[in-house]
Amino acid sequence: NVPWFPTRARDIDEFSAKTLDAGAELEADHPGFKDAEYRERRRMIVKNATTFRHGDTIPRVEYSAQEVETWGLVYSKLREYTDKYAVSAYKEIMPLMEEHCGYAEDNIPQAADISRFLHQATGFTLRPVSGLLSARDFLNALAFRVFFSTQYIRHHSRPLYTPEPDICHELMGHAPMFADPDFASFSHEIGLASLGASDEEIERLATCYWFSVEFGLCMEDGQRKAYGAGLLSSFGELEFACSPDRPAGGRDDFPKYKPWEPEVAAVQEYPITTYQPVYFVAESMQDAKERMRDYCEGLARPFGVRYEPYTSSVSVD
Ligand code: H2B
Ligand code: FE
Repeated sequence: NVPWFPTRARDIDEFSAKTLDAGAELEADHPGFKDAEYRERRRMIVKNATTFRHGDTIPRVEYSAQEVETWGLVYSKLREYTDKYAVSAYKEIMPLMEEHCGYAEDNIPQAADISRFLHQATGFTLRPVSGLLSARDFLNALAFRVFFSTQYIRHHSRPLYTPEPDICHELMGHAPMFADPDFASFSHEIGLASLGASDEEIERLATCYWFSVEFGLCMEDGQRKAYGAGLLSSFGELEFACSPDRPAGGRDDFPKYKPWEPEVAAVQEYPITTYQPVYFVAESMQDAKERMRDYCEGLARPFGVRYEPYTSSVSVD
């Protein structure tokens, strides 16, 4: 009774449209809920995702002046903060994203260009998605070095806030890190471990993902730097997590830092609507990757999976 899982990259086509919510339908508390024009725009953009098949080139979106303006506000703010608080890999990759992928304050980069760039760097590609997927489906895609990425942007009325992934989160937070070989392998490990895993194991792997790919910190020259996309795409939480000058106030305002140990992170509770009270700090990206691999090797699964890079498939034994 092993759950079905993809064994070839094109098997991802089977579940890429299985979104948890109605996809384009927004929750009532979303800043864009009452904006009919915004909702229509979202419906147009997510069409790309529902018709996309593995191997296709991701369709380009022609972003409006208003969308570019929202992006620009977020972009300039984040460039400033990530200069201070991002891991060095991120800071080294960002100029390459500007050179090769069109990252700029006055231009929203296209997923197709980023995907091509990442593929050359680490074999990762992006794939458009119309809404939230289950943790299992989302993690399974990582086993094929495929990262599901939205193409729409947050509502212009709240440029520094989004209740869900949007291009500011995906392209500023996630995409650059996938060009880093250690981070790419780290993500790939989680993906491979998720293939055919039990629901309990998916839950633990998703929690590891949360405390690393989303909110992970890493030591560099004695300071905590961010590599998690939830931090890299939120200047407020980035400063909260990484600032050496703690804010005034009670000690309760301070987050707690724990060493990156996947078996501990896997069962740590976390809030999703506030800054994190606990962060996990790796010694290095390579150390984070090795610990993740050790953890995944220890998971009980009645079969082994091996990734075949020439064919983007996994063999099962
Ligand atoms: N779906 C989409 N579309 N984007 C995500 O970032 C995402 C997801 N994250 N599904 C997943 C769930 C994450 O929260 C995990 C692995 O639980
Ligand atoms: Fe994310």
